[in-house]
Amino acid sequence: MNKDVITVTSPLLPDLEDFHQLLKEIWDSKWITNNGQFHKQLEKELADYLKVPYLSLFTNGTLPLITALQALRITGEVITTPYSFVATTHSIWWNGIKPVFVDIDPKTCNLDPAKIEAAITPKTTAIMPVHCYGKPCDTKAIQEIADKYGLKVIYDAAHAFALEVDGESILAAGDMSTLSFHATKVYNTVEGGALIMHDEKMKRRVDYLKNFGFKNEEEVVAPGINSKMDEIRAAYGILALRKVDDAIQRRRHVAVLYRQGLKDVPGISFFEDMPGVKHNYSYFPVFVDAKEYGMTRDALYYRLQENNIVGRRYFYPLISTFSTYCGLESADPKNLPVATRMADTVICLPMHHELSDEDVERIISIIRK
Ligand code: T4K
Repeated sequence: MNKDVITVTSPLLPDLEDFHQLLKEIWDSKWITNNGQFHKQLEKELADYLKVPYLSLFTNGTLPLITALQALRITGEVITTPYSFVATTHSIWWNGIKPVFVDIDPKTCNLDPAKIEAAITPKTTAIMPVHCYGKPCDTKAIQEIADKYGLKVIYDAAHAFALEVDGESILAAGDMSTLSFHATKVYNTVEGGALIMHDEKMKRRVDYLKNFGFKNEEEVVAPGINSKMDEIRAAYGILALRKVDDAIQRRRHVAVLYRQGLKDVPGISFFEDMPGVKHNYSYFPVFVDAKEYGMTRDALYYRLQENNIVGRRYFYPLISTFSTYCGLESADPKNLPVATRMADTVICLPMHHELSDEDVERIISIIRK
């Protein structure tokens, strides 16, 4: 990768020497996957760090979504957001369930609770919201609707690592939550993810489901898949966890610099921190009002690239526009005006722990020009 290019993110890497030490232990033990010692250790350390009672590690952040739907035996229709990474809706589709798109709230880019009830049909069995960019959903309002109609709630919390609201982990909300530990996330295990549940029985069921449904050598209790994390990535994850607090602190500093530098730029808007929320600063989206700014979002996106700054237009295009989903009634852009507008105007600026103050100043100065 060209060192002069500033990328949208950069992985939080463990110290190489420490990693080498753990690799040596793995080599010596010859136990390289299937619920080994580092897998067990990382599950425990993550559960403690994230303040959740039960957590199951996965090979990525997509398989826990697919598995959560199976573990809760979800069928029929699931209400979800079109403003996310495509894996959210794919997980529903992979289970033979119909996704139903509902518009988002412009204040957060999350599913708008006020629009959920109108999308519920007799076939609806669950809601799958996303804490987009690490901004918490209105979990109280969503739970009230779920309780009223007897629906399950599975949060795609891929962006919500370490996110807390009023001192409580956001992962406590709903029936289950999923995390992604992809290289591009605040915390990574190269590829990886987790499913968070609230009781031991469900943890056991999920652990079966991610291991072919094996209960023991002779019994297969469910049509499970193979999505176990191996020892090498678990060891990497143990070391990366030690560095994540500092990385989030640095990201916070970058967010402060962006907000200071961009606050008076006409046509550029961004989110502020939310009261009572411990943010993780996983993304820094800005929204471009072409008329006020004097340039379209895409023009700014390419101008940044000409200057070696590679932002990303997460989440453009909307999931509902992709060929698999665009024929669904709920995918009609008229049903999704806010999501369409946000997707057409967003750029996620570079946001990671390695950005220097000078990097951020350079990005700001190009946007201000
Ligand atoms: N739900 C939500 C809401 C999600 O956002 C995601 C994933 C999922 C579910 C599914 O979780 P996983 O199954 O992926 O664990 C990335 C990620 O691949 C994806 O994990 C993520 N969301 C999505 C939002 O973004 P790309 O296509 O943007 O990645 P890429 O390869 O273009 O990388 C972006 C930049 O990151 C590069 O320009 C430089 C930097 N980078 C990337 C990699 C892979 C590095 O510096 N090193 C690296 O190894 O998708």
